Amino acid sequence: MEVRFPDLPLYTGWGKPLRTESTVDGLELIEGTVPAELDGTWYRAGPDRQYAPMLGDDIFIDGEGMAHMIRIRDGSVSYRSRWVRNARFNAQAAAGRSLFGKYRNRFTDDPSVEGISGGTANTNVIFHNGRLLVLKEDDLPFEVDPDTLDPIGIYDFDGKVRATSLSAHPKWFPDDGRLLTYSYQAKGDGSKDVVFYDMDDQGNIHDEIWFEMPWASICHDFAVTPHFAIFPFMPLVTTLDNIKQGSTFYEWHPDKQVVVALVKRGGTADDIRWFRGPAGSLSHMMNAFEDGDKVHLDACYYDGNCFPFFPTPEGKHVEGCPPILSRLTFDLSRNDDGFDRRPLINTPGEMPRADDRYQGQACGKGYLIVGRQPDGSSGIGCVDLATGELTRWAPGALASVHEPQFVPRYKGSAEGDGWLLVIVNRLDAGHSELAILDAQDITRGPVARLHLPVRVRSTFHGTWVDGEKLRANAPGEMAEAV
Ligand code: V55
Ligand code: FE
Repeated sequence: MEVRFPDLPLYTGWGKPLRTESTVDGLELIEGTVPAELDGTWYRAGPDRQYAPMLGDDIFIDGEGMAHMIRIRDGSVSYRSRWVRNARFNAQAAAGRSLFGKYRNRFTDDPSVEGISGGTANTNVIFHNGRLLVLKEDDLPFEVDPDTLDPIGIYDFDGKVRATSLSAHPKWFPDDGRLLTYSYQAKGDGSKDVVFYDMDDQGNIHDEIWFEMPWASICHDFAVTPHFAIFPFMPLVTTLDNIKQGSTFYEWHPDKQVVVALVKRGGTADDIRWFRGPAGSLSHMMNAFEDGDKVHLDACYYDGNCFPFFPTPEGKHVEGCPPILSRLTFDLSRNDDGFDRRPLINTPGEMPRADDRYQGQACGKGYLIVGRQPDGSSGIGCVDLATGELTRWAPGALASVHEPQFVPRYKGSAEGDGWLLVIVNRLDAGHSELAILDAQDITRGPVARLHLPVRVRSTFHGTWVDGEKLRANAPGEMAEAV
């Protein structure tokens, strides 16, 4: 069967489907020195394209999942990437072509895949209870081998998770084994159900709180603090009747608001505090923290539709708008349902991260991608969250960066004392690099730069897993291992 990708920007240049699995031992050092104390594996997930889209075109976030791992120990670095061989991948591999239609719209799929999940496993990777899980928000996690990335299978937490999918943005705590996660549209496409789970690494569920969002929204990311789980809902709506008619999975409803639920951990649906603001979008969260009666959420806020490729129900495409890292403040002592919002920086930026050990607590610094140019170039920003000062590092002309990953310098190092790992794309040269920056001063440029002999086409999110923890890899034994 002929394989030919469309002559559209999404499938050409840097975006040209790579479709290659790589194994590279001993990445070549371009400059600097790999810090001797770095010991662990950085796992990431991103979209590639197994075959040309069934309907002629598709949206970027619908590419089949490629899992990536960069393992660092004793100054040497290896790279491996593998397709995530889940049900969708295997069905299409057998057919030699794409069988799934529009993003998440199963009514547009080839009849031969009825009942087979269209999950692409392309968004994030976490390590929980000795298992490496690749995530996509419309499906359950897909477990792969942490050393080879070979497929193991769908993981439903031994049947304990009853939701039909789990978010790709759980909060994962490096030191206590706790996993806080959720599902939205948790009883199937177009359902208003949300469930929040708090589980430990022994497989026990501490919280399972079901509630309804105001409509069948997207809820791509959430945030947690010691007492709350914070869920943003927005005017991107799934309407079952419309997707049955072949509509996009979400439609933009500018008449609707941003609605934020503060779910009390250990509480019930009746304890939820609801807050509302004008139509806009919240995508990725940097962090959240409590301060007396106030809960602060630092997140990328869009003054309109964050996904302009999802039109209104009338088919009207609204214009895109820049993501601005903003602080949303929810005052629990106020008796109205409004919230405050102010920009933390004025430069647009996305893919925000912080020191994962400080999730839910006030922290000094955050990191994100900034300065995206029309030619695709971008760099890394470090935000001083107290002053709003933005420091930057960019890899130069015709080079772009993936989401940064903070790694502590050593166990117990102070917040922000560590490294930033960054995959750099050399857009003109057709390959990538790994840059290692000192997180305390990114303006000095990488302490080490290593050559990746392939294009790491795109990755969305990932996780650093400490080497000692990985080597003690046995499900159910994590508590003893750490
Ligand atoms: C997002 C990303 C997705 C997705 C839905 O960034 C929302 C938001 C990577 O895939 O399926
Ligand atoms: Fe995301």
